[in-house]
Order: sequence, then C-alpha cells, then structure tokens
Amino acid sequence: MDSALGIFGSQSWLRPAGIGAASAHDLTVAMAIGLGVVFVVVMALIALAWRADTAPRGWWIWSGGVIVPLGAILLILLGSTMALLAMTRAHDDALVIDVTGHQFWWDIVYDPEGAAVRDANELVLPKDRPVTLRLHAEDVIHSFWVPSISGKMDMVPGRTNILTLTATRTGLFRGQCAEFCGVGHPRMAFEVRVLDPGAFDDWLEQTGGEARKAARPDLQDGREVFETAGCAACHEIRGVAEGARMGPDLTRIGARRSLGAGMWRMSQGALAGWIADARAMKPGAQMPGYTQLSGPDLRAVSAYLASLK
Ligand code: HEC
Ligand SMILES: [Cu+2]
Repeated sequence: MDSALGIFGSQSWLRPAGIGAASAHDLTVAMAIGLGVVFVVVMALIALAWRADTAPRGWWIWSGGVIVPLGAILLILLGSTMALLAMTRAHDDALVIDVTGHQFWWDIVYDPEGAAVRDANELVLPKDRPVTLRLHAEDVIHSFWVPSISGKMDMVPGRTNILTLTATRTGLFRGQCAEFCGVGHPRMAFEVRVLDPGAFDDWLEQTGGEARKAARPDLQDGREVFETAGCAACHEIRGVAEGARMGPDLTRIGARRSLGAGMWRMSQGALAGWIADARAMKPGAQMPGYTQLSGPDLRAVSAYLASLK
C-alpha cells in the first residue's frame, strides 16, 4: 500500500505560503545576513588591532562593545519578533475554526458559532483571509504546525489557544503534530488545502450538509454494516448516525485525500485494510480492529465510506 508521506506537497517554510511563515523566513534571512556582516566587521577590527601599536580608546569600546550590540542589533531583533508575535493574535473579522487534537487525529469545526461545519483530518483555508484557529486538546498536549503557513502552537487540554494565520498561496500543504503525544504521534498529520475564496465558500457549503445518500444496493448494505457493527458509537455520518465524537467525522471521508490523519492515500482498499485492522496501519490508533467482519461486509462498508464525497 502507498504511504501518503510526501504526497501532500510542501512542508517547508523556505517557500512560505502564509504571512507568519513569510515573516519567520524573512527574519531568518535578515539575521543570517546581519550576522555575516557583524562577523566580517569584527574580524576586520581584530586584524586592525593586531597591527596597531596603541591601545584602543574608550570611544571604541563604548560604541563597539555596548551601543552597537545592545542598541542596534538586539532592539531590531526584539522589534521584529514582537511584530511577528502580534500577527499571531486574533483578528475581529477573521474566519473562526475550532481545531481539537485527539490521539492521533484532528477534529475540525468551521465557523463554530454560525454554520458549524464539522470535518476531520484536513484543513481547508481561504486564500488571503485571516483565520483565527481556536486550538483545543481532548486528551494530552498536542501541537498544531503547518510549517509552510505559520509557526506552531501548543494544544493544551482545558485551554483554548488562539493562532491567527493567513494563507497567501493556493495549493496543498502538510501539517503535523509537533508535540510528542503517544505512540501514534509521528503519524498524526493532516493535509491543508488553500483555495481561492469563492472555491472555499463552495467547498464549505458542500461539506456542510448531510452525507450523500447510498445510491446502489451494495452501498445500502455498507451503510447497514456501519450502523450495526458499532461504528456509530464513535463516528458520526450526518444524516445517518449523529452525535458520536470519539473518532473522526466520516460524513465526507471519501473526499479526503488521505486516510488515518495524513498517513495513507485514500482508496477503497486502504479503507478496508484500516477497518479490518487499524492498528496494523497505524500503531497506537484508538480504534478496534474488525477482523470478525465477513469479506462481503468489509467490502460493502468500505465501498460505502469511499462513496461519501
Ligand atoms: C471505539 C471507537 C471506534 C469505533 C467503534 C470505530 N472507530 Fe473508526 N476510528 C476511531 C478513532 C479514534 C479513529 C482515529 C484513529 C487515528 O487516526 O489515530 C478512527 C478512524 C477511522 C477511520 C479513518 C478516518 C480518517 O479520517 O482517516 C475510518 C474510515 C474509520 N475509523 C471507520 C470505522 C468503521 C467503519 C467502524 C466500524 C466498523 C469504526 N471505525 C469503528 C474510533 C473508532
Ligand atoms: Cu499529537
């Protein structure tokens, strides 16, 4: 089976796609250049001192030893760091998205006080619009990080941390939990899709409603397996079984590119493998294996989930 690592495009801040990542990038480049200049100047001064035969005057010591390092360099660095921090604070007109870290997946609710559209394991963002992420954790500390777009922020149980970001380039990016949270931690990733604002609105509207109806008899069988095998104790499919939150929302599972929080390329085969034995595909996954399902039942339920787009 195809591992999904690396199919989600960029996870690099060297080609930034968000305001936070761009300023971190610019600050790093400016620091590297600035420190290069300081290095050359200091080396030149040492060479001069080596050749001079009188001791340096007080003025040299005050300016080179105190004023330049403290005043110029530290203040500039402090100022730009503060400006960067200010960018991560909340905006009034921003789109609000609740993101909750679970072992080892992501629950996502768009516009929680309005349309409240729930999805999981992929984050879709409108280009050039500020977004306020309200970060929560269900069980242990996780950390939200999309290196191409923004700096990271911890997700702490019982707290709400705010991260404001603005994506500036459409495309596919990769996010990753950045705080060790248990065995499944390295496999707690997600995909980030940045869409043009119009496409984002369409996507949100389409994602909001109930799940697509099971159109064929085999898909209806699959829905029945979902309802009778106990899946609905942990998973929601809007319009079929609602309210369970222990596992990712599956209303649009077939539309995700990846399965298992950014781990495997989505396909009916991967879904069947996952349902039969999730822990074989993702050590530590908090979902029981369903080896007892008959072959036809497993096929039907995975075909049904794949059809939910
Ligand atoms: C005890 C709760 C529980 C039950 C019961 C359960 N699951 Fe899960 N399921 C989870 C959890 C938790 C995850 C997330 C695991 C992870 O990614 O670490 C998950 C993940 C999944 C995923 C991947 C979702 C994604 O976004 O990639 C699918 C598909 C899935 N379950 C299908 C099923 C089906 C079908 C059944 C019934 C046959 C079922 N589950 C029963 C808890 C459960
Ligand atoms: Cu985590």
